[in-house]
Amino acid sequence: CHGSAVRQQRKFPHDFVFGAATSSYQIEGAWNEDGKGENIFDYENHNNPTVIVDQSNGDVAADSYHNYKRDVEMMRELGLDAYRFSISWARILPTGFANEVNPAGIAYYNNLINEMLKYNIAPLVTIYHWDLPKTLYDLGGLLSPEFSDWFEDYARVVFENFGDRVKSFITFNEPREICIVTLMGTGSGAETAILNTTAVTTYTCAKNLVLAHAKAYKLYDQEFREKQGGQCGITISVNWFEAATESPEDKEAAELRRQGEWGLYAHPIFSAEGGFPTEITQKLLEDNAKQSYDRLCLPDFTEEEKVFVRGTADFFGVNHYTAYLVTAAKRVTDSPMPSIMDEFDNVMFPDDSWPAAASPWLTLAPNSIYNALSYLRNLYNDPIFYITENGWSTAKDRDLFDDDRVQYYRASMESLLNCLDDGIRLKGYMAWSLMDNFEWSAGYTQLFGLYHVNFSDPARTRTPKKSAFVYKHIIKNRYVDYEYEPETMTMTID
Ligand code: PNW
Repeated sequence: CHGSAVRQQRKFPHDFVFGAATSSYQIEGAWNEDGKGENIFDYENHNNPTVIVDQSNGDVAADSYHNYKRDVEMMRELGLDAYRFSISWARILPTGFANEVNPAGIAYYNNLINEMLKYNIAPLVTIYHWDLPKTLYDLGGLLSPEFSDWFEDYARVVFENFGDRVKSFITFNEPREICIVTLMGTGSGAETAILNTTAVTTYTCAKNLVLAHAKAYKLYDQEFREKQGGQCGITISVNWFEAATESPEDKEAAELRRQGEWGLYAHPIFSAEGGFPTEITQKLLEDNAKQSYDRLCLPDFTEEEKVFVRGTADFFGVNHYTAYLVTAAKRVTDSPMPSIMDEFDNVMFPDDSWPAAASPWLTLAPNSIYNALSYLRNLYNDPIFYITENGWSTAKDRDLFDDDRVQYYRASMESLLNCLDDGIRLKGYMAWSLMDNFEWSAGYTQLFGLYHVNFSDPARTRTPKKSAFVYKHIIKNRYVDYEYEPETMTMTID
């Protein structure tokens, strides 16, 4: 009792932004309606459905294209200050290029934004959340040297059409996942196994992505900021990687892991010196030499490019889910090809005591938001942060009483408060996700929603889970009440 009384005194400031997040392919559906073009997931999930565990796809998903008013109603029920959603590139530019703007696509996002603004819910727009137009993929996607120009053109259409009302833009969601985990814009990997040239694509993609981000940022800065008055940043997935022991080998392994996981994208933008992290380029040089490449197998940034990219973010968006312990171990490979994996001479694993979610990669690691942000803050000179995603998955047939998700969100809140107590410039937090949705290769088997979505009901009825009531209570009262239990499971708008 005393413990909770003490905790209750720690309050979130009134201007702290509480929200929830989604992404276009995962919720919208209407994959071929009203002039939308095909994207890489439409293509891949139709032509190669076995990649998805339940062989599902996002053709209908939560059908937010037709249910956006209900979505905004849910935001009002929760009392959200903000909602983060993404724009489907092919919905507004069916050819991928800015030569043809689809008015129905623009209208959809206008309707959504206007509906939110009626109720004072601030839109946070992700410009690119993985759903690359298929046309651009066929031209090389993120590996094309033209990619940054295509992206800049697309970003201009977004700023021009929505920037009068949208004051926060995020260029990319999770460069690492785009370039390495799924290689969605580039070729190999589970989702789009067309090319497999991991070694070279990793760094080419990273560089092209960061250049595209910088071009869009500068466009906003030079042509839109003055009249629109908003902010533009990028979201990087930053999990926490802790050395498993105090040994110098484990510490070095953990640092390499951090730099390889997120430093590759954060360093060019947020560090004072710019370019790829030296830990990575050094290690690569050594590895490349062993692999009988006598030069750096990496498209490094020129001095000019370093200057161009450095400082191109008004905030650092962090998607944070979990943590791992890292221990040094030689990676066994007989591949003569250099690869990003060469940098990860380590093994990572969660601590046994951390509760596990339905997603195999996700555990509840204590205070990991604080651990990640305090590290980033010191490394990158105290940037402004938003947590742009954080959440917990449960398995598909689970009931509405998601106490494990409640436990996760409460733990996250404590970690956020630790950040604020420490003076970290953290301005907001977006829960992933507002509603159950298409979880990429896990299909509809691992669900992250505060609201349950009935995917067998044509109306895609949404029902609040217990966690929705708990999150609502936190937002309203600005502290975590561990005693709080919803009296009924009936939601109202306050
Ligand atoms: C995010 N990790 O991906 C994505 O932005 C969402 O689209 C996705 O649905 C959500 O998280 C849940 O998976 C992640 O390495 C990528 O821990 C990587 C990690 C976590 C989430």
